[in-house]
Amino acid sequence: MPTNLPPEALKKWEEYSEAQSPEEKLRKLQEFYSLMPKHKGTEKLEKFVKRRMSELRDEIERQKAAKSKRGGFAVEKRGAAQMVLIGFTNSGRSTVLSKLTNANPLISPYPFTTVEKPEEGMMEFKGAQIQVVEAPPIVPDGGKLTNLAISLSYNSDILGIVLDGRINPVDQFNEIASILEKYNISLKKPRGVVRVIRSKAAPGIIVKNKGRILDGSEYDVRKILENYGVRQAWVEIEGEVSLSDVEESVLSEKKYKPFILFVTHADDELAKKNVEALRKLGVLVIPVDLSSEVDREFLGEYILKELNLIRVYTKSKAEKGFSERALVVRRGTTAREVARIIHKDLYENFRYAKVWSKRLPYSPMRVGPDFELEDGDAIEIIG
Ligand SMILES: Nc1nc2c(ncn2[C@@H]2O[C@H](COP(=O)(O)OP(=O)(O)O)[C@@H](O)[C@H]2O)c(=O)[nH]1
Ligand SMILES: [Mg+2]
Repeated sequence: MPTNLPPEALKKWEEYSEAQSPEEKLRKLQEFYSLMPKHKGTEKLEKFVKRRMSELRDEIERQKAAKSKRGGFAVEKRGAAQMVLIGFTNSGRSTVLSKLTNANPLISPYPFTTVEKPEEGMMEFKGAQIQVVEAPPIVPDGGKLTNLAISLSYNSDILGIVLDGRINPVDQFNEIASILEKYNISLKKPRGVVRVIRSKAAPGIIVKNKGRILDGSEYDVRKILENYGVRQAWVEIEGEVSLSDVEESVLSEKKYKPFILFVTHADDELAKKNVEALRKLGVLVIPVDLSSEVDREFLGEYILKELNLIRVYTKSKAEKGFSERALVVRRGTTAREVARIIHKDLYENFRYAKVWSKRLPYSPMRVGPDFELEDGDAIEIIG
C-alpha cells in the first residue's frame, strides 16, 4: 500500500494523479514504477501499475487512431445521468432511443445501421433529464464495434440492455452479461459498495457511510484515498465493506453497472412469455412495442433511485415559485452542500434553510446546515 512508499514515490504518484493527458499519465506512472519498492506488500499495487500502464498505452493508440479517422466515440455527458443502450444488431436499440427521447435515429431492418456515430437524445421527466446514448451493436465474436459498445458502457452510469423478445431473451441476456464480464463490467450488485465520485465540487474527501466498515473507520477510508492521490471526492459506502474494498475501488478496473432490460416486440405472444421469464430474474423489465409509449416518469425515477440521485427544487428570496428544473444531487446531500452548489456566498453566509416536503410534519420547516435532503424536497437557503 502506498502508505509505506518512500516520499519521492508518493510525490510521483501525486503527479500521476494530477496529470491530465494519457501521455503525461503514462510518463509519470513509468517514473513511479521505477521508484516504488517491490515486495509482497506492494504486489497489488505493482499489478495495478502494470495494468494501468498497458491501458494507457492502448488509450494513446486508440486516440491516435480516432484522430486520424475523425471524431472518436466518446459521448460527452449531459443531464443528470447517462444511460447507454446496448444489444445485438436489430434488437431495437434505435427504437427504444426514439421512444425515450426526442432523438430521431435511423431505424432500419438492416443490420449495422448504427455504426458511424452514436445517436443520443435527452429523456425528459419531471424536473430532470437523462441522456440516452445508442451504442454500436455488440457482435458476439468481438471486434471494433463491440469494443466501442463496451467502452461506452464502461463510462456510462447505467445500461439499458435491449433484447428482441422473440428470440430467447434470457439467452441473449446471459450472453451479453458474459461478454461484459470479460471486459470488467459486472451486472451483479456486490454485497457492499464503495463508490468514489471524484469531483471538483467536493470540499474534500466526504465520506457518506450508509453501511458498515468492517475493519476500520471513516478516517482510515480517507487516509487510504489520500494516499492514492484522491483529494476531492464523495465516498459512498453501502452494505458491508472492508478497507481492502476501499482500496479495490481505486485500484480495480472492475465496475459494477446497474441495468434495465428493454424487451422489444413485446406485443408478440412468445415475447410476452419471455418478459415474464426475465422478470423472474428479479430485474426491471420494460416491454416495448411499436404502438405503446414508455412511461418516462417511472423510468426516470427508477434510474435516479438506482444511482442514488435525488431531485431538489430550489427557490431564492426574489422568486415566488420553485425552479422547474431540479438540481440533481447525491442522496444524503445536506442543505449546506446545496448552498455551496448554488453560490459560494450562500454557502459562506449560510444561516438556515426552509424546506418544503411531504415527509415533514409541516412545511416549510426551518432546518440547519446538516439537514439531509430527499427526492422531491424544495429548499430556500437563508443567508
Ligand atoms: N414490430 C416491431 N418491430 C420492431 C420493434 N423494435 C424494433 N423493431 C424493428 O426492428 C428493426 C430494427 O430495429 P432498430 O431499432 O433499428 O434496431 P437496432 O439495430 O438495435 O438499432 C426495425 O425494422 C424496427 O422497426 C418492436 O418492438 N416491434
Ligand atoms: Mg440502431
